[in-house]
Amino acid sequence: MNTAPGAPVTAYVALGANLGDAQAALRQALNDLASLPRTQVLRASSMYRSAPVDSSGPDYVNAVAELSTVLGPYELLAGLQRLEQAAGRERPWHNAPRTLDLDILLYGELRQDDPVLTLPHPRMGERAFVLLPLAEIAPALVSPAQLLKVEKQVISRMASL
Ligand code: PH2
Ligand code: MG
Ligand code: MG
Repeated sequence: MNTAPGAPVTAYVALGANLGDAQAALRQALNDLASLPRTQVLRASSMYRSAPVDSSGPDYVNAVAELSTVLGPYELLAGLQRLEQAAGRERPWHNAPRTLDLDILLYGELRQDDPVLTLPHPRMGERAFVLLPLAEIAPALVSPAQLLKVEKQVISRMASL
């Protein structure tokens, strides 16, 4: 990436929850994101409700936040994982219902694929619960063709985050 070390990067984080008070968890998470070191929340989408995709349990509440951060991608990931832990996240099986999920969708222009962190998020283009909130706050990042691909997925806008 052609950014100077220490320069702020714009990153997009997907928020999701389907256990407990999911709306409260997302609102708490948005506050907590703003408290990450050297990080600002620039925008937050509305919250959206959808049925679990390849997962189970109650409907999910999802949203996307735009951050400006000087944390590196792995530092940001570690910060998100700490917030998931603080929200009581358990991982009994793959894609289990969860109190809070925070995924990095995009980290500037960075493209990478390693066992710890793949960017852009490998499944973001298949999921209306990611693309709709992302398009709300960053329309230039989501093409009409991408939206067309997920148009059959049932999702409803709930409230502002
Ligand atoms: N997250 C998953 C798997 N399935 N389905 C919905 N509706 N929302 C999610 O956030 C979600 C999911 C894995 O992270
Ligand atoms: Mg996820
Ligand atoms: Mg995750």
